[in-house]
Amino acid sequence: MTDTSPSAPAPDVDAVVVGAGFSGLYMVYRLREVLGLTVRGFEAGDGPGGTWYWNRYPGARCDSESFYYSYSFSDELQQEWTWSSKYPEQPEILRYLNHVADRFDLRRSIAFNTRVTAATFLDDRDCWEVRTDGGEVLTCRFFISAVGCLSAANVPPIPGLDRFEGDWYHTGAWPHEGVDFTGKRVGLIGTGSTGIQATPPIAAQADHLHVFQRTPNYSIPARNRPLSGPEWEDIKAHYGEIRDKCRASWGGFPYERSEVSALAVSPEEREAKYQQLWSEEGGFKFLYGSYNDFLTNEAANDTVAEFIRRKIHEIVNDVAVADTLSPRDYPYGTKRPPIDTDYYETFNRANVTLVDLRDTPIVEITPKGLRTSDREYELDTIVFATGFDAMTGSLLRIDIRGTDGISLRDKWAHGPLTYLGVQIAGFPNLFVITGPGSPSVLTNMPLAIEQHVEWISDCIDHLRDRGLTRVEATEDAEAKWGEHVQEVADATLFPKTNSWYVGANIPGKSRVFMPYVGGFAPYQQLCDDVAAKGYEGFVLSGR
Ligand code: NA7
Repeated sequence: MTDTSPSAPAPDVDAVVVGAGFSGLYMVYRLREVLGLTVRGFEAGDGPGGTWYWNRYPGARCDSESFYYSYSFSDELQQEWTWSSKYPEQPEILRYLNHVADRFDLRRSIAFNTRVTAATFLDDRDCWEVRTDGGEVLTCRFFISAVGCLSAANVPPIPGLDRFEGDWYHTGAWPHEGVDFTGKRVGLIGTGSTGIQATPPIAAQADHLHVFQRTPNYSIPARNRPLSGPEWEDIKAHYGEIRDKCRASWGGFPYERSEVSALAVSPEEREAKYQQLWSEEGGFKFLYGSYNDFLTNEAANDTVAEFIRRKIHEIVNDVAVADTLSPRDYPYGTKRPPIDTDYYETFNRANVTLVDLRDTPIVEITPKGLRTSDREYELDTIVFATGFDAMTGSLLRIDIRGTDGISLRDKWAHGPLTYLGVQIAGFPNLFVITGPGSPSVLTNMPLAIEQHVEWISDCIDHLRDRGLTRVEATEDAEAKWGEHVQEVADATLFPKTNSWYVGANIPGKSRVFMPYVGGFAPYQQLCDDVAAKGYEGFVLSGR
């Protein structure tokens, strides 16, 4: 891009992109190959993949179906890649992202093994000065966060961890060489999507597995299976329609969304529907493909929650264990809904014990294991499946300073504020891909990522066409968007539940419902309208 100012030196590059997962790779591609800009990417890992680079724990796999949990921006790419199954495992998704990096020659624009530590906006130059842990300092016109929503691992501050004589791991920072649990006494803390995926394979290998559960979850069977040649031919022939369906939907999934309330049908009809979805379909279709009011009407939600509790009791032999595994104090779907392969069945194994932390909370980690309020459990290995400082943690690890030196950590001390989830007032030329205040984690992520990447690159192109050097959300637009995000969330059952959507999993984090629950399709329309009105709510300028 040309710098129109006679005095200000041009920045070193047009854009810096932080992170090389789904979002960073596409952002680099888009800016470099479509807009022809100079781009530097930085990635802490030694290769691309983001989430799929770090989360290598046993059982890690995608919860969205492979044929739509993938990029749509290149028809050649989607025609040449064939996934093995409905829900591919982490190594296959990592192979895909490496393939994308190679196919589009993206590695040469990305510095791996490099963490961005700080970024400061230079007000008099309309650019960012970016620092890395390797000591590099460079300037860029646009600073783009592709750090992901679930990247800052949360190891809870349980006293005594430093004295533990065994091995411990967080699932989101898993050793590349893998972990052999053979003959080990393993303690797994956490029963979110990750703990639920990891429990069956760890139990199959370990001498004994203790699952430490604070909050039970409603898990739906994945019904994973290989996808056949003819199925793939059909998918590839209809990719256009599939992607269109995703874009026109609430959650970014190509499922027909029911317009019927769970309370508008007879109990027999409802039961038959749940049973069919449970035993034949599985996965997110259970939530998105049945009735339209699980997330807004408690009585409707009760019908499905009760069905799942019944299923847990049908699967788990020990009634007391089944009771402990059955959630009763929050509605189904208001925590991120997990899907599983043989999760509940695993509690029928003789080498698996469920520990209810609500009855007997963790007190400390000891040199030999873990102590709850009633006893000590001797363990060789502790697995923390304790989640992430979601949606804000990975961005706030970077010391980001906007106009007048304002720090993003200070600005977000009481919860994140954004305009459209993509920009922050006081932080010009900073874009956040799938930031808080956008549909992000409530949707099929690659779709949400593509929409943001394309919107951001269109915005940058718009500035370039007009010789402008600065775009900044107004405080007014940001405040109104924040109110809207809260208003739509308050019309649902989401905000009352303790979940990472509201930051409840991180001690001391402000409780704010972070994702935008208004739906992907309406959100996309809103973003397009903002752009069509000359980026309404933003100030565009040049120097
Ligand atoms: P989640 O969904 O945040 O789950 C973390 C689990 O760890 C959850 O069961 C927590 O219980 C539990 N946890 C967290 N801190 C503690 C402490 N201090 N003691 C005991 N138990 C604790 O993370 P996941 O990695 O499973 O999933 C993250 C996302 O990745 C997932 O939603 C998908 O989008 C992919 P809690 O429920 O807070 O009581």
